[in-house]
Amino acid sequence: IHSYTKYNSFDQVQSWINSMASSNSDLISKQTIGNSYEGRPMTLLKLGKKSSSTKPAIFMDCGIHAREWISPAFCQWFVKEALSTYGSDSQMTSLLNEMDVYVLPVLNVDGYDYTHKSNRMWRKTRSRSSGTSCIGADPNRNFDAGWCTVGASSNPCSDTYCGSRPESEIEARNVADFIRRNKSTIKAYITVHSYSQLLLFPYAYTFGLAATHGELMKVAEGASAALRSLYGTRYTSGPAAATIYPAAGGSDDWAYDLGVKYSYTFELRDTGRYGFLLPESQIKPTCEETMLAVKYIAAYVQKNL
Ligand code: 0X9
Ligand code: ZN
Ligand code: ZN
Repeated sequence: IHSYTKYNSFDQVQSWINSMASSNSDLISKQTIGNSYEGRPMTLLKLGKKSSSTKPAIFMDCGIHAREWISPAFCQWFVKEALSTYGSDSQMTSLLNEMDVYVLPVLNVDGYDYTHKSNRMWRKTRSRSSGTSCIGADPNRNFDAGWCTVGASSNPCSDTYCGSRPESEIEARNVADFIRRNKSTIKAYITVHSYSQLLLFPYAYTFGLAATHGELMKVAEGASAALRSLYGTRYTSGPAAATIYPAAGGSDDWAYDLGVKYSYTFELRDTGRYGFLLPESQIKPTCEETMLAVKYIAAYVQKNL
């Protein structure tokens, strides 16, 4: 049974996606952006009031790392909140009237399923490659942004294995292909991870500052303040290399360099007490506070189209 305050399995998320898309057709639709290595569908939800013209959009993904269960929980929460507050919350109404929000609730579908069935701490994809018995690559080291130059491993047995080449992982390629195809409409990219309570932006592959560093920082600080206003949860904002660690091949840096000017990585609760094993009792407060930060970013993007 699907619940917003529990960690749902891949199958539960998948049937939730299907029921959401079939029962709210004026505001939501679904599309498959491809299949995973093991053949699971990667289903993307599109939120937004139907319009005759093409609308600018925000793309958000969750669950790029399999064990970060609070992340898919947040994407599900976001969809619920968007649909249930459209028409009553003025900001959500305006956002979905003027923009579309693409939500990929689980990016690393094979890995997510594996963490439920076999190994709770799995991080990577589940692809096989010749010459090794080790499985998977880190999808957040597999994008074509300074690929495998820093903070990534060329050892297939490493948890930060960058893969055999950029976009060698079909899950990364499917996301990159979708964003490339919709490059002219996608104005912001948000990717949700855990844990550490950080709001990161480019760059991770270099300590060099992004061309729009000042604006990225200003929006991150505003979003972090909005998040903190609910329960006092403290987030640190900054460029990824200096704030967490340098690492190449991330989806955030890749999207930014493609031209998506607002590119953010959330590292949700907590700061290490429970880490990836965040108790289900924290799903609701974590999602409620994160909504405020995501809505802050969305409002800024919408105001600056
Ligand atoms: O290392 C990562 O991919 C992210 N941290 S996590 O603990 N969730 O694995 C941080 C991503 C920051 N951005 C890039 N490294 N591009
Ligand atoms: Zn992660
Ligand atoms: Zn709520």
